[in-house]
Amino acid sequence: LSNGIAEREKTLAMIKPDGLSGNYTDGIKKVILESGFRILRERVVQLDENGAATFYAEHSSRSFFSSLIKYMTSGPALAMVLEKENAIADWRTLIGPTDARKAKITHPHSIRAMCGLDSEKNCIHGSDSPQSAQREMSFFFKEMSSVHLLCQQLYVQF
Ligand code: RTP
Ligand code: MG
Repeated sequence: LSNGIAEREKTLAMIKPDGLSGNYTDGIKKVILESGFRILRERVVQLDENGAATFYAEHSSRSFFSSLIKYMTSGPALAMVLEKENAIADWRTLIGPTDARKAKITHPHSIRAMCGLDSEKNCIHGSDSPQSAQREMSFFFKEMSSVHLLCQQLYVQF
């Protein structure tokens, strides 16, 4: 597509509680902007158990699930919508592998290498597919739900 707008993809990023309390926010935002992303939305959120379990529902049967919920509810997090061409894959590359200890060895310039601690406390989240991105963006930003966007389009049309 040639209009430049449709080419831009959106993804959901979240600075997790350890990242926010560790004062990594300014550094992470600098990396985001220098890597060509626009920050379209941002919101500080305090997840409760229900919210964290919904957000990470795909992992509900994993052994680390209860620990993950405890971690994600331990303090405020910063949810952001990032926009860029190929945003979903490029953001996953920029944050690095899940285990921050491994990231420090294999991807030393990744965000998790810089700010994360281990395989759980890895300071940052990124959507892993277009479906996840849509679900996660509308989880934190109700106005980005597909139903809401469709209503907006219809409203403009008629
Ligand atoms: P995320 O969804 O947060 O962006 O992380 P990810 O895709 O790299 O990793 P995923 O497999 O989706 O796991 C979600 C989060 O669960 C925690 N985790 N702990 N103790 C463990 O072995 C373990 N494995 C995963 C991490 O916080 C991980 O980011
Ligand atoms: Mg994941």
